[in-house]
Order: sequence, then structure tokens, then C-alpha cells
Amino acid sequence: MGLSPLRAAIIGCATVALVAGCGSSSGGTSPSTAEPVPSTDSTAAVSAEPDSLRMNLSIVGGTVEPTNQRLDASVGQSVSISIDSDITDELHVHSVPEHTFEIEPGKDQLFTFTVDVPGQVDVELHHSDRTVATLVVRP
Ligand SMILES: [Cu+2]
Repeated sequence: MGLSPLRAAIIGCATVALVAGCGSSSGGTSPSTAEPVPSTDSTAAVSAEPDSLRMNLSIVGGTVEPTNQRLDASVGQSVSISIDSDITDELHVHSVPEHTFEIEPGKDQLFTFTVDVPGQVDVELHHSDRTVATLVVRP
């Protein structure tokens, strides 16, 4: 008899409050300088826009670096996370709608998403159980 493939319930906290995060995230607001953001109409184009946020993340030897980053972003801005990892993990972006990316062992895995709803967005590693960053997304 064949076992039906175990489809792990990786939904995670998808059913929990969307923006709240899986774990408790540190709150607090920091005064941010208002910077002029050029408005762009096109959101569909996959291009290397200058107006994009990029961060690097490494998961090596059980250590995640960095963690608990606080990043300012704007609605519609593209956010790229480049990951070096020696394990599989799941990157979960608590935006609305949320994004989930499967991380494989390997270097320079680039995951890109945009956030369309302002607010705080936690970016988490579900297997490592770490909060990588909190995006503060402005309208
Ligand atoms: Cu999550």
C-alpha cells in the first residue's frame, strides 16, 4: 500500500491575523524622515527599478543573519531578498495578500515581492522561527 504523500500543512499562520505575525513582534514606531517617492503607474512590469528595496539574508549553520531588521518601504515598491542558505526553509511575508517562498539550500536565491497595503509587514522564516525583518510600508 502506498502512503499518500504527506502534504505538510505549511499554511502556517495564514489563518491567523494577517498582519499580526506568527510570533510576537516588537512594536514601536520610529520617526522616519519623509522622503519624496516618485509615483509610478506601472506595477506589472518586472524590471529592475531603481525604486526597489533589497536585502541579503544568510541561513548558515543554524544562524540567521540578519534578524529583526526594520525597513522602510512604500506601497508598490518592490522588495527583493537575496538568500544564501544551507537548509530548506520557508520565507513568509505577512503582507496582504501574503507571500510564501520556498528556500532551498543554495546561494543567491532571489525572492521579490511587492506590498500593496500599507502597514507593518513581518518577514519570517518559519522553519528557523525567526523574524528577519519588519517592513514599515507607507502609503
Ligand atoms: Cu509567517
